Amino acid sequence: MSWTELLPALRAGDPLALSRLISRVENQGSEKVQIMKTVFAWTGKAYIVGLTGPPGAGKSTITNGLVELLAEKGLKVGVVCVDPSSPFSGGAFLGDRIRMTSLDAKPGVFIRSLASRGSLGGLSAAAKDVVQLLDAAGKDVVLIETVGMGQVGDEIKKLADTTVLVTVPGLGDGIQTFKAGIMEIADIFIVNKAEREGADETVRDLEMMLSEVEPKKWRPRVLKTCALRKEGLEELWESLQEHRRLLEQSGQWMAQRRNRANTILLENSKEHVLEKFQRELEKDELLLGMRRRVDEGSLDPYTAALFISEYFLANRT
Ligand SMILES: Nc1nc2c(ncn2[C@@H]2O[C@H](COP(=O)(O)OP(=O)(O)O)[C@@H](O)[C@H]2O)c(=O)[nH]1
Ligand SMILES: [Mg+2]
Repeated sequence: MSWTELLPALRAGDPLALSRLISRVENQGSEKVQIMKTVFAWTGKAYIVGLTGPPGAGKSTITNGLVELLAEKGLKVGVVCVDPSSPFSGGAFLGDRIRMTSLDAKPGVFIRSLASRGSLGGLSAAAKDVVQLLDAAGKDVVLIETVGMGQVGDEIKKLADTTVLVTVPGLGDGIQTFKAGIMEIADIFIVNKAEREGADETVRDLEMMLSEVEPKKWRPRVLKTCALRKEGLEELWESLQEHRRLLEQSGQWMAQRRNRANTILLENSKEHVLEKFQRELEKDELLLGMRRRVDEGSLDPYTAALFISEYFLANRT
């Protein structure tokens, strides 16, 4: 079936059409731009929530519970699970799959696992496209589960309306290193596995750190959950909604959507230029000549690279 035929079905929320379009977009073929540019007009309505944190903290369990809760409330939910560690620790990935497939059966729920390809630890371009497709398919809420902080953390912040950091008792120490920037890490902090010893201390530590920084419009919430027993999830949803209301009232909701469009513009421009460059480079006599000279040792690779890129830019048509 052609992608043009799949679009109306996607618009109607048909999971099969969604699944097929995601696969086509993931394949990065020429159809990708055609599909994405058409669905763009339908995006911007979904509430995008990023869940991040170290492996094993309970992100998938929380996501599971939250999806169940939201589905019961009649909301349409999409989940994107990006776990770069999964190809190496196959078990966890499989675990996620098995746990999450039972949810797929719920009406309105759609779950996609992606092993992040591309940049190591980065949120793959495909993940961002999948989020757009879920949004276009009419999901009310899109949850993105990713591992880790650092670079991924920054990327998830750019993509999500609300960022949630999941940690466990005792791990608060690791967060100490982010002390100065703690406000920037997440909008909501979760101390999961709260039935364990030390949960209250970790909550106190986090709240203390947060109280030491200059107050902003939103003081990040610190919540306790026991995802295994589905405890604290209703409170999590309340905090998420509270944050969403603030985003809408303050104009950040719209600003976030404009920023996202700008990110797409920039990233896709780079991608197109790079593709064109690579295609031309492969058949370029100049590159071959430069390679030979680098091989011979008569030219250093830095000078050669500069020369080639200057040449490409000067001769672009
Ligand atoms: N004791 C306890 N274990 C939990 C809780 N939430 C999740 N787990 C367990 O922690 C492990 C890792 O959970 P998972 O959701 O896969 O973590 P992720 O790597 O962050 O996605 C699993 O064995 C879960 O069953 C909790 O609240 N208490
Ligand atoms: Mg997980």
